[in-house]
Amino acid sequence: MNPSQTPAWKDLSQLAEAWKTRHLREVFDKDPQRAQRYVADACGIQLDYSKHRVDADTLKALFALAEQTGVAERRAAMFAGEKINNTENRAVLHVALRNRSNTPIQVDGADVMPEVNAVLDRMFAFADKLRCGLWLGRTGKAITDVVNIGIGGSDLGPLMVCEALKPYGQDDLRMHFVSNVDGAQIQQVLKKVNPETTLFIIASKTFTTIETLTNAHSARAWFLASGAAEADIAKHFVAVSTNGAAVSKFGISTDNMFGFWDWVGGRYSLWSAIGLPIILSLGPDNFRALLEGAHEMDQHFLTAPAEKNLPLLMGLIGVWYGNFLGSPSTVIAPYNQNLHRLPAYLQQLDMESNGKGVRREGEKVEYGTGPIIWGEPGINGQHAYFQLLHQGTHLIPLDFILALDQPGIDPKHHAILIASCFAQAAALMRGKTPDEVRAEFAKAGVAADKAEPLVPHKTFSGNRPSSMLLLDKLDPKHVGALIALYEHKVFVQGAVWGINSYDQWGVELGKQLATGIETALKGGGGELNYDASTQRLIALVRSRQQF
Ligand code: G6Q
Repeated sequence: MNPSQTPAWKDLSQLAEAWKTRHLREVFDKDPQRAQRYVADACGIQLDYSKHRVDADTLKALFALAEQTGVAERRAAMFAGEKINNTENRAVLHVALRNRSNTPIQVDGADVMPEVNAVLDRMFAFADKLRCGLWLGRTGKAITDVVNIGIGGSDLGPLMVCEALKPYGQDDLRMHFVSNVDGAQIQQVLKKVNPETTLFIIASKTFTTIETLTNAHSARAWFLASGAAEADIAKHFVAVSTNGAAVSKFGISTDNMFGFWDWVGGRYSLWSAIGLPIILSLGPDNFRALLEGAHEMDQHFLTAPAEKNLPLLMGLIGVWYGNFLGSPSTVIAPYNQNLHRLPAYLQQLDMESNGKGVRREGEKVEYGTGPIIWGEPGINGQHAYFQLLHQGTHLIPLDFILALDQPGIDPKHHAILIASCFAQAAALMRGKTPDEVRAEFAKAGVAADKAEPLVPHKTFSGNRPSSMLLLDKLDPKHVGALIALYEHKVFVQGAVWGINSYDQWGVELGKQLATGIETALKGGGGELNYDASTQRLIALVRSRQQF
């Protein structure tokens, strides 16, 4: 299905013309009910989308686009375990990992829920033992530090959630994450921890990823150099993987392995055994709450009517900007500091899923697909990149994300945080007219001849859209729901564009390329296989360094 051939696409192209001359400020002035109308709530999250360039006609056409591109059918196929990842012939079932109602979900005729529950139970038992000091290291001491070694989907999710929910963590169990193969990151962590009280989690779906295996081997060598024997590895190393053979080859017994399945995509895997660091840090009950929040969002996505369906609304509004209003980028601006890794996490989720240029059947797309996702905590962004959002030449919608409650909240700080967030969204939407700037100068007693040259510089065009996502609380349940919300937003967009959101051939390419160049750097030949620029770079490094 080519979405650009649908009647709704044509309608939206026409509607976009009208929005070229409309300003959100006037749209609000003309419609006193707008602020109440364009709000939807689910799972303790409120989406206020009133500051977007949409109205009843736009939404109607966007819902028609979802219908005409078969979003609901694809959604049903995903939840039913159909192999919607067609290029890898895999089901896409992160929803099964948090299926707290435990209804059967079949893949190849077998219910996956018993296996999902069995791995969860093993992880919970392991976590209970470790968290209460009964899992002992080789010298009989309890574990004080957990080091997760993984990259991409085997790192970003657990790291982001552990940070987001830090106040729920156990104080005497410190979490560390190592992903970069530069050697510095692992060394810095190893300097801080004691081999007698450290547990390493080697997290890799394939267990072939060079960065992860290199860091894992360094950790293993460091551990053995502390006087430990091979037999002690079982007390200090566990693996999370789908590849039992490679785990055994590395030297970790599969008794110490927590498995998952090919129907769990890396960037959708924090709900699986890849979430082990989260379970160790926050405990089984909090992990269950995280799963419950996500499951509630899954049910909401499946059952809520279009005009109240958060993932559908967010997905379609994104399509509207990307394909009709000329805006290929979205900023993620969380205001609570503990959500500081959310932009990086969502960058992977969205850009790896929908950064595709062909439809599921292989035809080239002739319309834009996945947005460019970027961001940083909004309050810091205000002192940095927000300048471009206010006065730059690009139209870039934002997702403001703010939790209205968080553990240990200090009302004095929190009021400033909330005020800043709301003020930015308002200023972006309203802007400031030249006359308002002049009035400000006049009020401050600045003479007109001094003021006038500055007027264009202090004018803000406004009409810059944003979503406001308010979480009732920054707790496991709401964070689970928030992540699932974005997963499904990405799903909706991929379904509209007719692409496969669940493969990642670009990531696979990077994995292949590095291996060949590494051989060339070590003098193993093959440098002539590369372009002239890369050959020069290889020669430069070889002239300076022996590997
Ligand atoms: C995720 C990606 C990618 C992957 C990493 C790590 O969807 O495919 O980020 O998670 O490349 O892969 P392994 O878990 O196999 O080491």
